[in-house]
Amino acid sequence: MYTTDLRTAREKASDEAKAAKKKVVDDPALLKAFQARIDNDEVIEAKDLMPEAYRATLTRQISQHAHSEIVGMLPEGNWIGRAPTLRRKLILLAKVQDEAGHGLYLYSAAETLGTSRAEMVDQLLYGSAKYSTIFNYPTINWADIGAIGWLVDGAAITNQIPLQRCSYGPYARAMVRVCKEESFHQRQGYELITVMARGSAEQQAMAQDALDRWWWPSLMMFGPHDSDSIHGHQSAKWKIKRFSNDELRQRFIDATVSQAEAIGLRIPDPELKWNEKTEHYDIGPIDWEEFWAVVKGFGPCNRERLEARRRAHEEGAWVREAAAAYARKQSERQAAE
Ligand code: BYC
Repeated sequence: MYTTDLRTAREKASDEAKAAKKKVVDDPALLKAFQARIDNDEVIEAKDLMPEAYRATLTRQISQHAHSEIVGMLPEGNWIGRAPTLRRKLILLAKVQDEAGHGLYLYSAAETLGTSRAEMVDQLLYGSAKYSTIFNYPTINWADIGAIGWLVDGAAITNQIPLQRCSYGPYARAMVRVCKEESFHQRQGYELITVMARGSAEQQAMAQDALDRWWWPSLMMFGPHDSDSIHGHQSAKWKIKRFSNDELRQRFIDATVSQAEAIGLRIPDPELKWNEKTEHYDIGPIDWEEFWAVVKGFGPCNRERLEARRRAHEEGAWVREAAAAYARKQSERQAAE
């Protein structure tokens, strides 16, 4: 019953968005009126008129974000069965379930723009949709679970807090709950890595090794430098992005360096230096060749991640068919009443 109601609400929102889409005329007067609404800090809702490019940018970003949450369950899921204690296992299970929930809110938010979840999932599994580069790196030991919470969720929350004020209402609202949960994720990761950094020499070495491997990929999560960002300028104009890629990356670096120092870990960057003038840390060069290779599908785990998602999707076909049959039966029953 619950499932049926949710499907109907989502489908309705999607139909309304499709109807609104047909009304959009990208003539200069409409574009000007739309920009005036944005400049006035009005929230744009699914049924509102919007430029096609605004709809496309949001659909791209939100669906990529949803895919990242779902693919992001894999590296951590890899350790659920091997968590060292019951307490750690419970925390990790809860966290991975939260990521599944984030994916679902985000697919729902994206659907309000007129593309169905099935289409978006197809684009990920059999097309060229992207997801965050960070999830194409392997989790080779337990300290990686701490590093993911501390650095990956830390970077994610730095990026997502401003998205709570994004101009598109459904995305902004989804971000509120996501940010609350990400904040717990970041804290549990930092607590885990702190325990290891203060543990035996072997545990300390594992914590340092995890930081060494996850630091640079975490900085890459914020996307290319502003000078190379394709969508950044327009997304800022539309108030989808409130801060640029470089601004958010800098914010993350400034917050994280002192967290590493506090637990005796060393950031793996010989050029890292506090800049008195700017009052920010300067860093060494990011390896953009590595970033673009991972974006294009050539990271250490790209193939493995997509194979795992395709397998799960194909093995779950019977569940989707059963849910659809149940929904059909329910609506036929309701129509007959
Ligand atoms: N990875 O013009 P730009 C999580 C692409 S999950 C892959 O600056 P934009 C979690 C970009 O798409 C959190 N691709 O783009 C889950 C574009 O290519 P296309 C994930 C990237 O959109 C489980 C091109 O490079 N967070 O927290 O203005 C466990 C040029 O970039 C990446 C989000 O998704 C990348 N890192 O800015 C634990 C946040 N960076 O699309 C934790 C929402 C860039 O033209 N997304 N590209 O082919 C955003 O805020 C923005 O989309 C980005 C990029 C800042 C990522």
